[in-house]
Parts: sequence; C-alpha cells; structure tokens
Amino acid sequence: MLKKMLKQAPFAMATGLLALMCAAAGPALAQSSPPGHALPGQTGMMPAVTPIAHEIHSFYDLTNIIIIAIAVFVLLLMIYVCYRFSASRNPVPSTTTHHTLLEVAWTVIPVLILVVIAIPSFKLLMNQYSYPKPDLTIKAIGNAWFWEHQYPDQGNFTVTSNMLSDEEVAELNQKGVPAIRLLAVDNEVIVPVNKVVHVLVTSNDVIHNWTVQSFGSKIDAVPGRVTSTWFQAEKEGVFYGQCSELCGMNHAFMPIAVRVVSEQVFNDWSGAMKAKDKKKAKEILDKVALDQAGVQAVASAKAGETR
Ligand SMILES: [Cu+2]
Repeated sequence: MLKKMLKQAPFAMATGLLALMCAAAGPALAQSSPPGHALPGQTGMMPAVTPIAHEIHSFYDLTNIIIIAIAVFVLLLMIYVCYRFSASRNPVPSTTTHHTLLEVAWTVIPVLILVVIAIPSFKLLMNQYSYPKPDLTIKAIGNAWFWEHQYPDQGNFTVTSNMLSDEEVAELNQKGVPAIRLLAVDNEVIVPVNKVVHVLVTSNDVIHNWTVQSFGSKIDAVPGRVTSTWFQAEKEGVFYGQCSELCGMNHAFMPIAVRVVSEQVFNDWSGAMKAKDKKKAKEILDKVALDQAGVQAVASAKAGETR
C-alpha cells in the first residue's frame, strides 16, 4: 500500500502543484492595465492591442505552461529518486541497462512536446511575415539617437521624434497630460485605429531596432536595407516602444511613441501635416491627447478596482 502511494505521490504532487501555479499565474496574465507602457511591479507582458500581439501572448502562455510542467516533473522525479534509491533504502542496485518501452517513451514524448510547440510557433511566424494589404505605410528611420517617421502615401511629410527631458515630462503631467519619463517624445507617430499599417524600417547610421511591444512589432533597422513589420491596432491610445538593438551611447534614450487615433482625427491631422500647417496639426494632437488621457484615467481606475 505504502509502496503504491509512494509510486503515485510524485505524479499527484506534480499535477497538484501545476494546477496551483496555473491558478496563481492566471490573474497576473489577465491583469488589465492602461495600455502602452509597463507598470511598476508588472509581471506579465504589456497589454496586446494587435492580432499578432494577442497570438504572441497565447504562444507565450502555452510555452510557459509546458516549461513549468517539465521543470516541476523533473524536480519531483529527482527528489523521489534521491529518497527511494538512496544507499540505505536500496543497497543492491538494479543492473538493468536497457528498457525498450522507457527508451521509446523518453524519445517520443519530447518529440510530441516539440510538435505541440512547433505548430503555433510556425503559425505565428507565418502570420507575422504575411503582410495584409496596407491602409497606410510608414517609413521608420533610425538615427543616433532618435527616430524619423515618413508618411510616403500621405504627401511624404516627416515626423521626427526626440525623447522629452524630465522637465518637459513634468510640465506635461502638470497640464494633466500623462507623459511617461524616458518614453514620451515631442512628436508622436500617429496612426488610425483598426487599419493595417506597414512599417518600412531602415537606418541612417548604425543598426537600431523598431519595437513596440503592445503591437508585437520588433524589427532591426539596418543601414542600406529596408526591413518591415506590420500592425493593426484595435484600441486607441498611446503605445510606447524603445530602440531594441544596442546602438551606442544614447541607445536607451530613443523611444518610439505611437498614438492610435480614430480615422477622422488621423485624416484631419495628416491633412494639416500635408498642408504644412504645423499649428493646426499640434492643436488636433493636443486635443486628442487630453481626450485619450481622460479615457485612460478611467481605464486605470477600473484596473485598480479589479486588482
Ligand atoms: Cu538605436
């Protein structure tokens, strides 16, 4: 009886522990937070706002469950073996050298696990690199150390984004516009909501990387080459990213800020930019920034309540 219990114990414990860990990880992964940037103490990834980012999150969750299950299983197996087959409890070791069933099992099971991981992995990779027909194309150019964004199909104007200083961030926050230190920029990239945006990425000097986590977009900016990524943002708001290729002294200070707005606001803004009416374009953006800040304050208050 005891023997049988001992035999079954590691497996029962493994499943129990795994269920407990999944239950604990659940709320953390589903945690709702204001989109666009990481929060202090955040454990999961930034909120996903594009179909690709959602797919990345599901894949991340799946692989995490598999990794945790394997780690727990191996740990419990080792503890059991140390206990059950120690010199005092098992003075005469078995001389078995081959066990066909066991050998087949420890080859086939890992292969099956890899297949389970490979299928969604290839699917995700394929979706990331199958570009749906674009509604808007932006050319992002990395510079040491700031980003330029050109709108070739909107009259080819350029938006140059430089990081705001701490003083500028404090000033904006006083006005009620939430600006994030080390992430907020003077000129944000503006895109319409629910539209397919292609980003053609290149660099003027060294290798940079155009990354916006909430979009699941991350692609190297290589001088003399054009790489690309695409996204379709489902929510309005401002979504931050950073250069993600070590590019030199101010690598940490060349953030990317993409503001997703309604189609109407985008058309108004791009019309003003096309007409070189910088003042009107700024007015449109200041208004939308304040509107969205109000929406985000409500969203984060709700997130606070549910936490
Ligand atoms: Cu860079």
